[in-house]
Order: sequence, then structure tokens, then C-alpha cells
Amino acid sequence: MHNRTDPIIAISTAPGKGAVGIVRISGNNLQKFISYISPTIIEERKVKFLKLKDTDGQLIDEVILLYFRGPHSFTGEDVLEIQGHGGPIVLQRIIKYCLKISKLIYKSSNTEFQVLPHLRIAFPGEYSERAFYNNKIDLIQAEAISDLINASTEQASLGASRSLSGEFSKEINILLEEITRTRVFIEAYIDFPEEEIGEFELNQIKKRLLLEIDITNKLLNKTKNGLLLRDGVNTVITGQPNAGKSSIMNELCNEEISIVTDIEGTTRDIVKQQLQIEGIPINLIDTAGINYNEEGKINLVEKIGIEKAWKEIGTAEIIIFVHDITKSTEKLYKNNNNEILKKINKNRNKYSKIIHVLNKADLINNQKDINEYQIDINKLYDIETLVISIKNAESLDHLKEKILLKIGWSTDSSENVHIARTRHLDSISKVKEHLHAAVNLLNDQILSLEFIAEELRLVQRALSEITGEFSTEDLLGEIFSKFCIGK
Ligand SMILES: Nc1nc2c(ncn2[C@@H]2O[C@H](COP(=O)(O)OP(=O)(O)O)[C@@H](O)[C@H]2O)c(=O)[nH]1
Ligand SMILES: [Mg+2]
Repeated sequence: MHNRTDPIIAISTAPGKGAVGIVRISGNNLQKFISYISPTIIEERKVKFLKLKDTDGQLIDEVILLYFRGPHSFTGEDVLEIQGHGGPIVLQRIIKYCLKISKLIYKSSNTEFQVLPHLRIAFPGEYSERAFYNNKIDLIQAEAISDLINASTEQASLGASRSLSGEFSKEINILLEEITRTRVFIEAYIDFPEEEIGEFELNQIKKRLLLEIDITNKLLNKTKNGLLLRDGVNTVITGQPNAGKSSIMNELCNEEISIVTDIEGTTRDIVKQQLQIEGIPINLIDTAGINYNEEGKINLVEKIGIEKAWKEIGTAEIIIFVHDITKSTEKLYKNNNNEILKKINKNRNKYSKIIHVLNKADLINNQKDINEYQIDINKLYDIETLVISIKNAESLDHLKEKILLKIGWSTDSSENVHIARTRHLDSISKVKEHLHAAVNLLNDQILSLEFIAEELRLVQRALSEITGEFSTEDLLGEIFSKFCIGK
């Protein structure tokens, strides 16, 4: 763990060129440092123009200084922002200058109490980390800063803002208070065993626990949606060669991303593109067609492509299995599809959902024929299918709707979804488990209240892990290290 008392410096604006670039310094007792940069007083929260000159008198840049005195700053420490012109070289020069004068001040300070520790370059996420340790924000909010910056859709950005403003934390804390009250109630009977607990009290505890499970379930669903907003839905398109996989990919993305020809084995590598459906990021993955029966005959490149396809199928949340409807009466074609489906079911993760798509409907003239094909396929695979054609935009909209339906996203759920991470979902799942365990203990009439109290203690712990009130240094270090520098 790095030293948390060193003053830190970093460029806070995005890398590259821009009109303005900001260098941010955070540390305790920056006054001496600031007075070195600007001999005249800098007032808090007021901008000050300055010609920033190097120690040899050379002009570095014309800058604006902005000073926030701790604890009234983002990090809770003194913060100085130096706003210069947004070129990487000039900003680097500002940083170099600050590091140099920090050393000079250090050398010249003759009383040990005046010492300003060496200024150093900040580690990734270190500003947010300090804000967290100085209780300016909790862990959910710190994560939300990074998620807001990285949001890939408007919905994701809204969700991150909600988390950042503390809405998610509030829900966690309300549940935590609720659990704490229940635990206190139970502990009272543990501490005063002469007070025998009665049927009425036990019922009350049970009622409370059931209510808490209900709140947890709602939170769990919301968090699942929040996770989709952050990470996107991995959606792989698979099927036999020439079924129209790449065409569907291109139509959904409205772009020629994947090469389409009528030659089998056109797509060999994995082609990825992110699109959004109603603000949900979808990571669409086009794959090589699975040439099931001819694996021996196909060339090495295609073979590697198919292996990659299976790997993607293994980790996808949604699997779009494309059938060529014009071939769906051919015996060999059907057999191959059957084999592929078997293998998909063996390989996919258990939470994934399959959407069977019958493509090229435009090539079938008669609606009755389509219906028959569909019934045939439904019978064969005992599954629901969606008939589409890349020439029919409406049918592709249905496919998009189906994707949202399969991941359990509903439009009204978008209202107040906050962004979430896997670690939040894991902790809330733990909460649910321990609450159920507590209810089971009550139901089984195992009236050792200590056991129930212990389950509730574990619930409290899981909830505190989410807000960071109870988290190991390792976890915190890992979370902040994923931030970009200067945040
Ligand atoms: N008429 C028609 N042709 C399609 C449709 N979808 C794909 N195709 C054609 O089928 C051939 C194979 O398409 P492609 O997307 O490369 O299939 P992939 O091998 O599964 O990726 C191409 O000639 C496409 O133009 C469709 O819905 N209708
Ligand atoms: Mg293809």
C-alpha cells in the first residue's frame, strides 16, 4: 500500500491535446507550497491568473490557479488546481516544475515541523481513494466516478450519476439499519436470558426477516440491471456457415462491420462491436460458422475460428442461434443444427439464454410455409423461435426486443437503476443467503438465537463490504488501481 500522507500530483484531464489541461495537487498543508508558486495570496475557491515561471525565470505557461482548502475539497485535503493550456508537453513541464520546487522547499525547511513531504506522481485512482479514506465518499460512490467516466451509453451514465449522488448507498444503508434493528432486538434476548422469548416475538422476528428478504430481492434485481448497464451484455451470434450471421450483425449495428458473402467460411475471426438497445450496451460478437460435420475437411484458419467461436459461446449471456429457414427441411442441415445445439448446451454458462432465429424469411414466398417450418423447428428443438429477414427492419426490431426480454430488462426498470458491479451483486446475494438461513433457523424451531444473530452479523458484514465500511485493504487497492491516473 502506498503512503497516504504524501502530497500527490497528476494531470487530471484526458491525455492528448485540448484547449485547457488541468494539473491537480492534493495533500495536507499545501500552503507553503502554494505560496512558493504564487507570492501573492490565493483565496479559496477564487480563480487567480498567474504567469508560471520556472526557477530560472523561464515562462512555463500562463495558468489559472484554483485552491480548495481541506477538508472542503474533493479529496478532503488541500487541493490546488493548475489550469494551463492543454498540451501534453506543457502539462508535463508544470508537473516537473512542481516536483522540483517541492524538493527545494523540503531542503530549505529548517524546522522539522515545516517539512512538506516530497510531492510525488499519483497512482491510478489515488484522488478518489483519498476522498474515500477521508469520508468524502463511500466505496460505491468512488466506483461510480470511474463508471461515470467509462459509461458507454446515456443510460449507463445516468445510472452512474445516481450511484455517485448516493442513491445506491442510501438503499444499502436503509437495509443495513433495518437488519441492525432486528439484530439488536434478538441480541437483547441473548443478553438477558431470564427474559424468555415468546411466540409473539418470534413471529415478529420472522415478519421482519421476510420483509428484509423482500427488500433484498428487489435490490438484487435492480443491481443485476445495473450490472448490465456497466458491463454490457455479451451476445454471440452462432449457427452454420451462410445462415446470415454476419448480415444480422451488420444490420443490428447499421454498419458493414463483418464481411458478408455467399461463400461458406467467410467469417473466420471473432468480430466484435458494441451497440446499444434502449441504452443497454450490447457487446455483439460475430463468429465463424460452425461447420459441424466437416471439421476434418476445413482448413486450419477456419478451424481456429470455430474454436474461438466455442470459447465465446462459453462466456456469452445471450446466444443468437441463426437457422437458415430455406434449408430447415434438409435432413443434413437439421441434423447438424441438432448437434450444434447439443454442444451449445454443453458449453454455455448456465445463466445464458438462447434465442433461435429463423433467418431469410424473405426467400420463402408463402407465409403458410414459414409457419410450417416454424412448427417443424419448434417440435424438433422444443423451443420458441423468431422468424426474421435482414431485409425486414421490423423483424430485426423484434430481435432487439427479444434480447432485452431475455436479459430481464424492462423499460420501467430503467427509471431508477443505479450502476453496479459484480462485487455488489455477490455481496447482495450473500445477504439473501444469510437472511434465508436465519428464517430457516426460525422455522426449524432451532431456537438458538445466537445462530440467528450470527447470520445477521454476516448480513451486516456483506452490506458494509459494498459501501466499503468493511473492506480489506487488498480489495480497496484492487478497486482503485483500475481507475485511470488523475482520478
Ligand atoms: N435473401 C436473404 N439473404 C440473406 C439474408 N441473410 C443473409 N443473406 C445472405 O446469405 C449469405 C450469407 O450471409 P452471411 O451473413 O455472410 O452468413 P454467415 O456465414 O452466417 O455470416 C449472403 O449472401 C447474404 O447476403 C436474408 O435475410 N435474406
Ligand atoms: Mg459470417
